[in-house]
Amino acid sequence: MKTILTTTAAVLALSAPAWAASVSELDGDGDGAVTLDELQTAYPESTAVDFAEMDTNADGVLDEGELRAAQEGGLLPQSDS
Ligand SMILES: [Ca+2]
Ligand SMILES: [Ca+2]
Repeated sequence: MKTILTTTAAVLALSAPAWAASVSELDGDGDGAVTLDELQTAYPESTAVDFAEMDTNADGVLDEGELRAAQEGGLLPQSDS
């Protein structure tokens, strides 16, 4: 039982790392989505080309899943703050 709980905790930690950027963290105007401007506020080095690559469904904004995928794919620098 103890082993199972430990494994579950490890999996949860891996799926939600503390450094992960989230929509709530980057969403300056609170509309629930992250625009290029909002992304660049947190990551000034990100370009429109980077943004387009991250915006996999091409709706012009980043959602939680797209942010996660961008970080896992190395498109978004991992926050160190
Ligand atoms: Ca927003
Ligand atoms: Ca999108």
